[in-house]
Amino acid sequence: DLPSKDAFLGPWWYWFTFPKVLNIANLASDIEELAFFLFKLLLTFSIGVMGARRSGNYESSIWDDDYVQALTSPFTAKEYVEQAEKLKRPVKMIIDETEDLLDQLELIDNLQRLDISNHFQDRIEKILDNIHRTVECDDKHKERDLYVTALQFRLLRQHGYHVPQEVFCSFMEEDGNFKECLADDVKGILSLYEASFLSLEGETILDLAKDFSTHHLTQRLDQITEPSLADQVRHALELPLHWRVQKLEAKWFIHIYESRFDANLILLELAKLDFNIVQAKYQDEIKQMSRWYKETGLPEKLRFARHRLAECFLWALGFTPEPHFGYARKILTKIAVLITIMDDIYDVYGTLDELEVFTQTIERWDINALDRLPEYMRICFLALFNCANEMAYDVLRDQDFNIISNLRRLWAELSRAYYLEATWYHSGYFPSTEEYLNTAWVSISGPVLLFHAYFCITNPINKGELQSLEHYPGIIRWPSMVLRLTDDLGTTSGEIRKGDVPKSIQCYMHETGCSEEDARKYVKHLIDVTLKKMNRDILIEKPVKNFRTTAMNLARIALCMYQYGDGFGVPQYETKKNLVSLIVKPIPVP
Ligand code: 0FV
Ligand code: MN
Ligand code: MN
Ligand code: MN
Ligand code: MN
Repeated sequence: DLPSKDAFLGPWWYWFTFPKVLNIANLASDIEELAFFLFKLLLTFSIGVMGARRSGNYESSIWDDDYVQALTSPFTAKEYVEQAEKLKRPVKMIIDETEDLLDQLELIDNLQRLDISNHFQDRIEKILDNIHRTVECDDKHKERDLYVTALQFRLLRQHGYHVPQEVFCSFMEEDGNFKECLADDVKGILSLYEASFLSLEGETILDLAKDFSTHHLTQRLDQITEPSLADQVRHALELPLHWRVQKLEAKWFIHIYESRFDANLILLELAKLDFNIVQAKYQDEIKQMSRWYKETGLPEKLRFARHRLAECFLWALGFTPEPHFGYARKILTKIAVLITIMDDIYDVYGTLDELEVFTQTIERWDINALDRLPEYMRICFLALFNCANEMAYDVLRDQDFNIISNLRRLWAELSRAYYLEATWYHSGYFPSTEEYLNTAWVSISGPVLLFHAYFCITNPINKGELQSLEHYPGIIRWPSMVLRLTDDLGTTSGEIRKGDVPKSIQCYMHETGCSEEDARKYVKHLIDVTLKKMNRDILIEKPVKNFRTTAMNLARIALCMYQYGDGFGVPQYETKKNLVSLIVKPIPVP
């Protein structure tokens, strides 16, 4: 039997049964039949369009709460802490007794790479200050070893001394190129390579130094007979020291340092102990965060989104690794988790109408509008609202300083940027690269992350300083831009597969008609330029004293997370290895 209008209430498959058409004897009723069928088809289609939701089809978390809660470390014990404390005295003596320039520089470099320099900051500053002053009165044309010159240049610039690039002139020919004979000095070239990443825009000698050293290190790599030096060169070529994540670098370097015949065993023991003691602290923090996340119920309720608690903790750890910044790590982990979910709501799951209401609710910071939101947005907004307000409460309690309006503004800006991108996606609009980047450095959540970090690590917050930051100077803008551009390089391929707003690579291709390969080259070039801007605006200009390293660190963890692709969305390779190395496995101590 054919479905009739009565079948509207009949079994569901009537919806999909074709009407018998064109029985000439009964034409009028057949047309009616056909019209009703088309009506049903249209209705089904529009319900489909309105109701269908995309899902990111993300892999589930590889760090379930049971696993995280079972992490333990023996290094919480008092005897280890006391032993580390005891070792600091002989190290102080070593520092005080080191007098030769080269020895001093190498000692500071080793302390930094072993990640124990924080315990001796005053002494290190004093030595570098001294070196800087003697350099100033030194004969400018004195012949120097490349290795020492470059090491000194790098350490001084890292600490904010504006040493001129011309210190390298004596290693150049009349024609302005570096002397080819230098290529045999691998240690010197490696030192030059690392130094060249402390360059500012327009420093052409340092650009040359980077090209020259990269070229020769790559060429010589196979001929280096000393295994630990070859390892170091390979490691440096992957990513220079200046842009590496401190804790990961420490774990790697402790191993390298140990294999050196001239390793100082006291430094080595302190480095290992210190790493393990701090790791125990991280473990405690990630356990708290994992429990918090589970208790929010978000992973259960919002199954369409990425749930990346451990990976968010890794962001936070790279961003603010200092042992005493535990509070910052916890807030930043929470914030990163919520940003991840919000990003998936805007990019993947929400309809444009819902996103509009969501954006308004966040802009107005309006808890009373909760019931206007669909359930999945309601729980997300309330989690965000509570988390932000909780932090504001802590600051108000500790400093009598109200940051609610600052937080509101940050989250409103982020949501507006998300929403604008969603409208681009839904209308198929391709912005120019410039227009895209104007929004994208905000939509990657750089400002939100940086300001939350700033509020967590600054006490007392200075009103003038805060106001200057709110104009988004380089210290906010450039790390955010690096975060955006590295994210685009790492995540675009996956985003094209899933469907997403065009990112820098597609925008640039659309704008110039170039190939994807060339667009990627261009984005890498933008990253290089932005890193130089960071050197200038953060290292040399020295704004906001205690926030500089943190701001630089955001770029560092971004470079690390996306070094081999999408280390955040697809976390089972490098990111897992890094987390295991930093959170799970201590360094064996005898
Ligand atoms: C980026 O994801 C990403 F990792 C986010 C938003 C999580 C939290 C971010 C940080 C802690 C930096 P995705 O590539 O989907 O972001 P876009 O902006 O490209 O959609
Ligand atoms: Mn310094
Ligand atoms: Mn996204
Ligand atoms: Mn997005
Ligand atoms: Mn992305």
